Amino acid sequence: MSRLTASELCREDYEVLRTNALPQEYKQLSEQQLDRRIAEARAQLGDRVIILGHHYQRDEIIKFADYRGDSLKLAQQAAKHRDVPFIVFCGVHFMAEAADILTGDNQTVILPNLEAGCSLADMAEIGQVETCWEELGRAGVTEGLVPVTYINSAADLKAFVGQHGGIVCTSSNAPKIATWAFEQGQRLLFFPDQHLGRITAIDLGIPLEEILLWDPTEPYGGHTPEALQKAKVFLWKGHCSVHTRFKIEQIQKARREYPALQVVVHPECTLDVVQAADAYGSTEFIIQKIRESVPGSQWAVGTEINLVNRMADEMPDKIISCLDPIVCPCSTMYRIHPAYLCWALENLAQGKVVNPIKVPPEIAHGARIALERMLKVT
Ligand code: CIZ
Repeated sequence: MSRLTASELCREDYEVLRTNALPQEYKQLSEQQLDRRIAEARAQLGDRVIILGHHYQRDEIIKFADYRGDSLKLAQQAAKHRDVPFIVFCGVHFMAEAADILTGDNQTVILPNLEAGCSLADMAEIGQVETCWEELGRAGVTEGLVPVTYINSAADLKAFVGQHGGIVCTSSNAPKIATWAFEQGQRLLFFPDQHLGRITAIDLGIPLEEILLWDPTEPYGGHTPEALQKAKVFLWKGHCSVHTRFKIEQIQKARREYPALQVVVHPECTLDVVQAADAYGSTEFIIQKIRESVPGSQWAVGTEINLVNRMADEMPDKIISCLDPIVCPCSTMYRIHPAYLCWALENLAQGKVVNPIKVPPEIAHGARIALERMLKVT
């Protein structure tokens, strides 16, 4: 087995495979074969690797994670492990980018399948955000305007906010981050998830009339300069296709059928759903809320199905189900199939780096400012 050290990683001649063309051999392996081979490669790599697993990953992946968590927790773990040359990120692209930005140049972050992206993150592109900023400038509202990007965004958007006095937030820390933003200025531009932005603003006491939805396909986001001047919060027109499937009718039906039921949802759900729930918060919040509830509690949960099913398995003293009877998993998270993890780890054990995520230095610089501001405020 060839061993890669941190200093070897700085050389330009180590072999890199950047492809989604999973070799046929891996596609034919059974679940048991994959399990065994992942465990063997993991053991071979020892302390040269850590595996990070997002809560939305399937169980077959999560069982190999050294750390599991939401994007905030995983970003913190990546930033903490400065002595580990390889970080295998079982999550989606923007999370691996954040890990790369927060780790040293001699560390490599691997995303086993490059197609594991996030459709919400893709709803805001840097050119559109720059146009938005210019148009808001022309409308006279960029003075005191603080840009906040949800962590579900590409690195160049994080760099944009870093360079414009702004910050990154996650669903775990959004209220704290928005409070920080209002200490820096009087207005907030929040992208790309309108729903998290809206409930966060409302919780800070901002009335709905002062919250405007910015449509990037329309000039001036679809508003007159006068309307823009009256607004306090501009929300990007983006959404998560999994969380917006949850509907208020599902809550009403579940409550009719199970009067003792409590409903907890993620803040990427629409405002009516969030306000009709008993509680809302990030995945970490949801897990903690249910864990702390009394035995026998009944919960309907509005978030991704892998996490809901895992909580049901791990907390058998509670009755936990998904709010949406016809749930679909996050299809992009699902792209980290065990075959990809096995492929990435076995290659790494042989000195080949599959699908490293390297954010270009000029983007990483600004994005690091925004991410480190977040870690400091959190
Ligand atoms: O922050 C994250 O990891 C996401 C995308 C959701 C959550 O609440 O954990």
